[in-house]
Amino acid sequence: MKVTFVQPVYENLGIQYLSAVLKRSGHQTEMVYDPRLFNDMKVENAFLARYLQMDDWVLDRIVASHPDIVAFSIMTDIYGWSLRLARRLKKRLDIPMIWGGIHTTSVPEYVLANDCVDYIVVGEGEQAFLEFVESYSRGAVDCSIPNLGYKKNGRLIINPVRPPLENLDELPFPDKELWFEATRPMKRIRYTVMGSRGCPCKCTYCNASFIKTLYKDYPQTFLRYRSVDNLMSELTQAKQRWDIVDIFFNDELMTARRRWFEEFMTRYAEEIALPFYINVHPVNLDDKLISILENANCCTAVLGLQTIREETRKLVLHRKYSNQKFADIIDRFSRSRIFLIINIILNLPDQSLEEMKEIAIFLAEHPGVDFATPFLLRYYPKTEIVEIARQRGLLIDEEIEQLEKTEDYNPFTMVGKKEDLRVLKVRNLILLTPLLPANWILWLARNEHFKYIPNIDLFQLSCRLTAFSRRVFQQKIYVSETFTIPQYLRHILHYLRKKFVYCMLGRI
Ligand code: B12
Ligand code: SF4
Repeated sequence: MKVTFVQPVYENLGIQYLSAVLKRSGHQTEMVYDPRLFNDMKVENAFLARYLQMDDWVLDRIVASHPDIVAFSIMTDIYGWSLRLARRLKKRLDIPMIWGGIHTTSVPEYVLANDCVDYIVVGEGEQAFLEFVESYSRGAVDCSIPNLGYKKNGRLIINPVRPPLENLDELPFPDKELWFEATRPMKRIRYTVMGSRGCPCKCTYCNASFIKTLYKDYPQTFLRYRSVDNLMSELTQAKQRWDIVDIFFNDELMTARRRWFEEFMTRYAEEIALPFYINVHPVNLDDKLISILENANCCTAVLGLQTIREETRKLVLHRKYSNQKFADIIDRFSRSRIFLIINIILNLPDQSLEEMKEIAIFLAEHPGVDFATPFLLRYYPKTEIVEIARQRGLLIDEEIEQLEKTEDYNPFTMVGKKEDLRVLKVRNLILLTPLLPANWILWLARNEHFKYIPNIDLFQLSCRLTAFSRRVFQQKIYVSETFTIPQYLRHILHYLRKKFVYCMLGRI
């Protein structure tokens, strides 16, 4: 069987695992990639994005890949994009379309209800998808497959989920070719990898809390780690095969199992030692752990502060850590050469502008923070924070239903409440904290002068300037998200050329 995956913009490890599992059983796979020029969360311009969109090219490429099955992997942000393509594709190809991923898992009924969606897989997909493809290749889909959703006589049927895969070592290594092929023009190889699945925490804004309810019958198997040997062998093979610039550990919380992590870091430092990026968590971040990270060549660590009032953090986010704890961690990082990024969420339920300003003040007073990333809260379907907002009268049932159903996610979340420009200005103030002297930030925040900051998105500018200044003046290395400016330009030019050739000559 030939399966074609469709993916915009970002690397998708889920697809890479599904592809590897299928290939191991003798099937063929391909990934059709849409760069979504000027609508890729790096450079946003509505006019250029509309003018340069590549839907027709993507559809022609899917058709030309001669698939037996087309597979979509959906995060909430790309639901609308996926539907737009799938609806047109359904008119051209009479083959099964199957959907999976976190959005499908969160609101399976709404996703399956679409005419262009024939089947869905809820939760972890490797086994279910393989069984689906194998049964289809034998002539008819076996509708009893656990995790599978399908339609029968106009009814939607969603089978119960199986337990999450207990031994992650049973999985093949993810099929990286798919992604490196799509991003070859950038000439930059970042190797994204996960050593674990699951998270012991239950932050209300994160889907991890919902996934735990999905797997509530199997709590003991939810947080799983690969063996150190298995993870090392993937990294060793990858290092031999590709010219890797850096490693991106994308685990929700890789440090959670401390002994495992220390053993892994020791071997990593000896055998791999490439610069890496990792998510860390206040729960177990102490001096020793930061030294271990530093010795292993960690360049960038990301820590979620989210907000500054301990009560909001505890009651709204279920993150019960004191500001003193964060201050100590930041102080320790400031004495390392690791570039520390702090994640912030603005527009939390009942969060006042005053509280947002206090975040900027805290960051100014703790110069160990190299960069702060202020997100504006997005209510992702089925996350606990939606219920908190409902209880506080901030969302009504109709709005919750709409955010679960909507194909256009932006109005609720992307730029927060559009009318409140002050929030966007505080966001810019936070973005400026690593660049301006602390007393300027304090002056801007305390005297309301931040309202004079222009209302343009300073994210990319501030991020790049900070990375540059920390590198030059403090020898810190920011393992940049995915690209440098020349790499990004090469990427854009490559796809612009494809678009041009397609429009002029009809060649894909
Ligand atoms: C790695 C990661 C990223 C990476 C890669 C994203 C990607 N597309 O894979 C990067 C850094 C790019 C990223 C970016 C973002 N992310 Co992110 N990310 C994650 C993280 C930590 C792990 C995802 C992962 O690789 N999991 C491991 C793989 C193996 O699991 P999986 O992807 O779920 O796939 C399995 C199943 O879902 C299923 N499956 C998946 N697809 C399909 C398709 C078919 C056909 C089938 C049958 C099965 C199937 O089978 C797979 C194998 O078991 C998750 C948290 C989490 N635990 O999922 C958040 C998460 C997915 N991210 C999230 C968010 C919000 C974002 C951002 C919007 C953040 C931001 N503001 O920038 C961006 C937007 C990205 C975009 N628009 O595509 C949210 C999504 C919420 C939602 N409802 O959509 C999550 C759930 C975290 C959270 N806050 O709750 N992210
Ligand atoms: S620690 Fe991170 S992955 Fe875990 S629940 Fe909280 S936000 Fe989600």
